[in-house]
Amino acid sequence: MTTTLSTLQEWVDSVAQLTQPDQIHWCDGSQAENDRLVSEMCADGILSPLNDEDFPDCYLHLSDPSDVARVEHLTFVCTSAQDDAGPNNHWMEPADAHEKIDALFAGAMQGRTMYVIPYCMGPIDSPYARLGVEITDSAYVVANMRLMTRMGTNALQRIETEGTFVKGLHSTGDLDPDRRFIMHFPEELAIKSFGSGYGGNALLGKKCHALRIASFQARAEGWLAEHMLIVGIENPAGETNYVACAFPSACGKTNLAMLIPPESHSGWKVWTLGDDIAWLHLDSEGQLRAINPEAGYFGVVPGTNEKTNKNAYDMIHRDTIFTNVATTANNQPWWEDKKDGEPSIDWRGNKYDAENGPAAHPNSRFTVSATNNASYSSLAEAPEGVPISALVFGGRRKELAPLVYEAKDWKHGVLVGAGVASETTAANVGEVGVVRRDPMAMKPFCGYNFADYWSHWLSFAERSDKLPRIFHVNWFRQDDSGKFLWPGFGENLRVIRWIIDRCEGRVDARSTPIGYLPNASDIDTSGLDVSADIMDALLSVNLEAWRDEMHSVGEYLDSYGERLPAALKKEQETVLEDLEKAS
Ligand code: GTP
Ligand code: SPV
Ligand code: MN
Repeated sequence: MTTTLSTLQEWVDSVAQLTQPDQIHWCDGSQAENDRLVSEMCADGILSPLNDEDFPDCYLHLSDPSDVARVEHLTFVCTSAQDDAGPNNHWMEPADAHEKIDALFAGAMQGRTMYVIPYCMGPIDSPYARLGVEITDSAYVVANMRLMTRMGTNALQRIETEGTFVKGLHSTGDLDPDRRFIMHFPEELAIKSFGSGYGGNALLGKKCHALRIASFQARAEGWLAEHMLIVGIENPAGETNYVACAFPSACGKTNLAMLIPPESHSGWKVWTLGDDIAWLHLDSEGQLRAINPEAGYFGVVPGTNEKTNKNAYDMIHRDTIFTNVATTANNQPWWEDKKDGEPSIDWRGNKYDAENGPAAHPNSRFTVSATNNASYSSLAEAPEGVPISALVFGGRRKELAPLVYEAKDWKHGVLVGAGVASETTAANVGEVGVVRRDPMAMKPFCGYNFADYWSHWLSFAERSDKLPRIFHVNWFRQDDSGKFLWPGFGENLRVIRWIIDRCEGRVDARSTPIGYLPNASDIDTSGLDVSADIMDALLSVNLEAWRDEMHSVGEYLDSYGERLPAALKKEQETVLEDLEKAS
């Protein structure tokens, strides 16, 4: 296979010239192609089959122990002007960046196969979908991209018709962390990633294209590319509301996207549209609509069990690639909190020993097609996407942030999003559990200056009077002994119900300086073992602590200097004044 599109053919030729592969393979996305790659990877020890009786067509991949998460410190946004990338990104001058990384790519594919992966982000017939081609020397990347995107012949056809696509070049190199870079050239619609085979570093359709490059394009074109799940909530009367939620990495998107209603909620149904990324467009009526650019899930494995996330637990029992989990003596995958079986071999491939830390890596992942999910919504394939009733921000905060509150209006909601803070997780290399600002859960993923991003968000208020309401949630409040105050998981539906009731004008709320909070009686706690005192704690606003928080948000915003939109600073000042008045 080759292509009729000369720009694509010339790019592939020039990459082959630089990287010197033994052979070039154009991926068609077929089952036969996948079968062949999987059997080659099994022969090479890149994949190993798992227990075929309990986990049919499931495989284990153990990555290099130094290559188990995203690497934000090695991730660059290379715009011509440094200020366009902003203080939120590492920056390199584009020509310098190309020179530096091309030196690593030179000859890097000698002795290897170069795979050309045409892919489509979004339903193949959607006007909102975007195209890309990833060139990689990793068969593991090909197999993952096949699950995560619409990949192969159909995508190539659309690329040839449209002529525009994002160019992604990837090589695992020698996995030396000192020779590892993830570089983005948004002005050229290009990505170059070297030295990592892991998830967000290597599956270039995901964070690199669908968030960093897409957010840059979205600003120019008037839409939003966000780190959000998309979920449909159907009530017993059969009415469905769609909600999109931005939580930082490993903070509960996959879980909420495929939530199973608690027993007390018979008649409720939850439909998954997406678990990680949403592309949001205003339609001709001013309604915000969302598509999920992805076609599969690259989800956190630890913590997944029949109680926390039964949909995920069931769907990863077939056709799944597991990365960096442990295995049991009878070759089943195993992870912390699986609640079934015992680990025998850990994620490094060594005999399990509790002294050496967790058996599965805390950022171990499953890759699986969305069609495996019992709660997969048929509207996930709708070219026009789904109408969004509410946007929800959230983070992991032991203290301070209440279970839920609603922003006063869109502009205040932008402040709520800009002020998101969360404890860091194993999704990125580095310290875990440190609270940091993660605006809109996009700190690692916004392909341009956050100050401009907030201006872009604010501009939506001028473009539509039908915008969704904006909320903030926190499932992660703890007591003094470190126990979670809120049971979370399926019970989160109780909070989502309040959010939808607010959107539908069915329920009143308490006005506070930080926004609207529920009256305790408006969160349905029937059948739930949470005391009234705990509900009070979860739904209270500590004015003094919030004053400190708002000062800190103000300082953070100020660090963006002159490009910071004045309207956003004004929102922060208003909240601060209201807090002063109230205390
Ligand atoms: P990325 O794929 O990294 O973007 O993460 P995500 O936001 O999809 O996170 P995910 O749903 O995979 O959850 C990450 C971890 O948080 C898992 O270990 C979950 O078990 C845990 N978690 C999810 N929801 C809840 C909740 O409501 N309460 C508590 N306590 N933990 C939760
Ligand atoms: C995240 O870290 O937010 C993920 C996993 O969803 S990765 O694909 O590695 O970015
Ligand atoms: Mn994510």
